[in-house]
Amino acid sequence: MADRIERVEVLVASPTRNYVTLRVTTADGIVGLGDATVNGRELAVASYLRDHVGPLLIGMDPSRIEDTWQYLYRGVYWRRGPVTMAAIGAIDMALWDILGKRAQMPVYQLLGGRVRDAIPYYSHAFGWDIPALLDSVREHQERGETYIRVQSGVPGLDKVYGVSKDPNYEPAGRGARPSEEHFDPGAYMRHLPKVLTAVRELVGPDVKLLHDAHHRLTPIQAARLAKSVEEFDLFWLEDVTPAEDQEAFRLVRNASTTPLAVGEVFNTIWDCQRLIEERLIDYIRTAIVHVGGISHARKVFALAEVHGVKAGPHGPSDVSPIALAASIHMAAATHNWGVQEYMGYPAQVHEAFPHAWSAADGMLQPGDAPGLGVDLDESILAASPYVPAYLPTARTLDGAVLDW
Ligand code: CS2
Ligand code: MG
Repeated sequence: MADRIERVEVLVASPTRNYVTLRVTTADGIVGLGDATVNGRELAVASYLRDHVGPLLIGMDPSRIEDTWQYLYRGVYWRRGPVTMAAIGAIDMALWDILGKRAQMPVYQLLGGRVRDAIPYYSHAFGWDIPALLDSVREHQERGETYIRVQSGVPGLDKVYGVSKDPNYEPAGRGARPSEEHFDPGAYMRHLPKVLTAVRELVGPDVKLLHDAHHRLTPIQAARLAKSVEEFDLFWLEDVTPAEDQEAFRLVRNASTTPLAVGEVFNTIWDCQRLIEERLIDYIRTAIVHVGGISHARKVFALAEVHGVKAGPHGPSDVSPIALAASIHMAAATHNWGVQEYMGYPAQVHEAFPHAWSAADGMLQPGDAPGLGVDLDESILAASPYVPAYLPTARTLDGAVLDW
């Protein structure tokens, strides 16, 4: 007889930062885990799962993964959006985890098996000024990393997102309200070529350099930036203008040959359909959790494959080690994978979510544990209750709100 879902639990905890974790237990005693974290909107996803979707799962056959996805997406009037899709994503991940544990196989085997021996990741180097950034780049190189994202401070600004003095920085600040910072696109655009000149001089031609503009520029500014950094041969320029204006990317595309990456804020294939089909980008960054789980991410990456676009999923500290595991398993089994972001986690996060995946010498491995290979240390989670925390809000120098 088919197994059935018996218990659905949502755990919200803050081991250094907030994570929403879904735990699905079957009548046969198999436990599947999913990540449902949406940075700064954690409790909304927790309620969506606890109050609306979790109860529907009770009694369902956990092996009907695709049908469950369709039921929760197509069968519901209100669809899409980060809260809905992260909730569906967590359920989907948990069901793949259960299937793997039942089959005694790691998820990457269920997805068709390995297409590569190891998964390259990129890490974050940052420094307030150029010498500090170069020190940070050297440290990453000493760890054997060859794909490095570089971010620096901007003269005249007192804070810049993605740049911190703490080596294990956390994008969201604890507190009841987001902090605010000012951004000057002109100063940033003038400074970036200087930063990249120094970094390229240090690392030589072989290191893959990446840079994230965090959606701060208008389309024409984005086009100009992409053109002005062409000579530094970036591996990619990320989020160069707000992601929902898909047509804006044509302007950037036509202006330069700098490879473009976007999509960590996308939640469905329809958010990036034009970008992919019209080849306006080179890398699609949808995180497995925020795009409705493995089942839907596979479709995004399959559409991308047909159009010469590669996967380069989001992997900051706010994607938990469970969703990162899902990404690593997919990377092992997906041919058109460019690179996986791996920002790393503070020690407490590794302890709260013991995992079979590993990162060393610039490469990730999924490990051979059945399912996704991630566990929970409930005592750590119980000792770390939810704390409100938000990403900062940015304003231009005249005080108007700037895009995220
Ligand atoms: C960044 C993140 O990792 C990235 O590329 O853009 O810091 C991102 O802003 C946060 O994860 C948002 O939650
Ligand atoms: Mg980013």
